[in-house]
Amino acid sequence: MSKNVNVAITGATGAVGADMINTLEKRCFPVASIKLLASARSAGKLLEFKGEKIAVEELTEKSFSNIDIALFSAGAARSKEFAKFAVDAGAVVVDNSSAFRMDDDVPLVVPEVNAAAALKHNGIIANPNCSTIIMAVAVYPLHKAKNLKRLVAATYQAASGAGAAAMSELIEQTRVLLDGGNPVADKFPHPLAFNLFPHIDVFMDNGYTKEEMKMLNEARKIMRHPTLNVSCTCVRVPIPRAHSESLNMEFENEITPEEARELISKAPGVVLRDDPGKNEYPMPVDASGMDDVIVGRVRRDVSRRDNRGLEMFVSGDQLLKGAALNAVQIAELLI
Ligand code: NAP
Ligand code: 3JN
Repeated sequence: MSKNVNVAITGATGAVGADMINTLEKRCFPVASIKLLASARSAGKLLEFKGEKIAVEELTEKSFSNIDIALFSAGAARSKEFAKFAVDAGAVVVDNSSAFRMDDDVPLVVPEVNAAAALKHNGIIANPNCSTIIMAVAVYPLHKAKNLKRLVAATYQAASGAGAAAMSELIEQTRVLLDGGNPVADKFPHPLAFNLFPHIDVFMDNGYTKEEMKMLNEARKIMRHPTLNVSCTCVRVPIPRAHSESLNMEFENEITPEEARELISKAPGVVLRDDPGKNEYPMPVDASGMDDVIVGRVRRDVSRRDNRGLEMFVSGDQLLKGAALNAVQIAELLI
């Protein structure tokens, strides 16, 4: 691929799309031209890239002529319908949705874990689910050294994980509650302000949600670990931005908290913040706007008799590392 790249962003007006535009600019991605695509509702809306106002265009089958890299973030239905037109036009698609993640011929990439997989694509590379990415960058350095066998996780997922309108809904519900009114839920199954619920995406026949099953299936594929056991409960919390996760891990080999901290402090994409005596641990307010995932509260699992279990807590910006930044990092691997 040439050095200066014609880029299209599908879903440019969304929460992830906005961060894709910012991330391309911030990382000085070699953009020759940029095309911003969204629904017909947004056609003509002006967005800014490098100080220049660019009009949003309606996504159509013909949107991708002359495009080298198409970043897709307009939901799985749009990816299923339109990615093929981008590929046929000669673009490489980096897709943020679940549409192709588990397809055998589509690499599922977190650059800190499996960058090489990105180069074996057939036109489409998938970006994993945001909770999975945040978990994978934190856990992979430990897995590489000590062989992870089982992971039990609980997530604390921000409102913006469900899109820009969902984040606005949380703010509005909070205002209504503080004014003594009754908040109304639209984007979520229940009001989220001053509340939380263990329900993200749809429920499956086994009682887990689809979001929880993504953590299992995608983690196995990214870490090339088909026997990894993962059980997860995904919870929506009244936080605007940045997902957090409580992770309980069982390893094949013994591991001490000191070894884990050492491995994490040397690993890419993660930063250790683990000084409970000074009230220092991962928090979503700190992770918001950060590229790295924050890891802390690393400790031995006291429920076990051996030294093969660890607990830790992570916070990561799901719109950046969980979506836009990871997608742009994948695009960087292509040029
Ligand atoms: P969002 O804020 O709701 O934005 C959705 C985007 O999709 C908007 O640009 C919207 O355009 C566009 N869109 C919707 N229907 C369309 C259509 N028929 N044709 C063309 N464009 C259409 O959602 P988001 O948070 O950015 O997330 C987008 C996708 O990214 C999700 O569906 C998910 O697959 C993935 N993702 C999200 C996150 C996250 O933390 N939010 C993390 C990982 C992955 P209009 O403004 O014109 O409606
Ligand atoms: O809700 C969250 O915190 C993350 C949401 C991710 C999401 C939302 C709608 C559709 C996804 C995803 O990335 O898995 C999808 C999807 O593509 O299936």
